Amino acid sequence: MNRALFTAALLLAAAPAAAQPADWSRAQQVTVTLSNFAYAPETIRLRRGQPYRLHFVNAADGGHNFVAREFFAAATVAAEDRARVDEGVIELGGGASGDVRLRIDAPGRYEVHCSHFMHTTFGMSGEILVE
Ligand SMILES: [Cu+2]
Repeated sequence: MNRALFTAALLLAAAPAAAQPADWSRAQQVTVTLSNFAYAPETIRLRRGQPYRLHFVNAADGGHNFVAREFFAAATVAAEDRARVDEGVIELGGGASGDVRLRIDAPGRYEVHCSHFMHTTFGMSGEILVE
């Protein structure tokens, strides 16, 4: 192998995972149910680097949302699903559902809450743990 090729191979090997396009066909589904006034699960556990399909279901008659600005800012959301996430917020009318495919490479704890009037006070909050 000549020196230039060898250097190129080294650079490719050292490229961070974030530079690789995600393979959404390998996305693991995680269902998140919204209700009056809770998220299930309350703690969403994700592994960094793994593609996921977050399947949101609003089981209530009224609207709820999933506010996770830091989480979505740190995640890579599939291009086709970006319109569902408005500045880190997923809004779901009563009975609505929707999918967001994403991958996150930054481990940490991210807070989630519902910003509808008084819903957080009623207990509608949770967290996402990325390990
Ligand atoms: Cu709510």
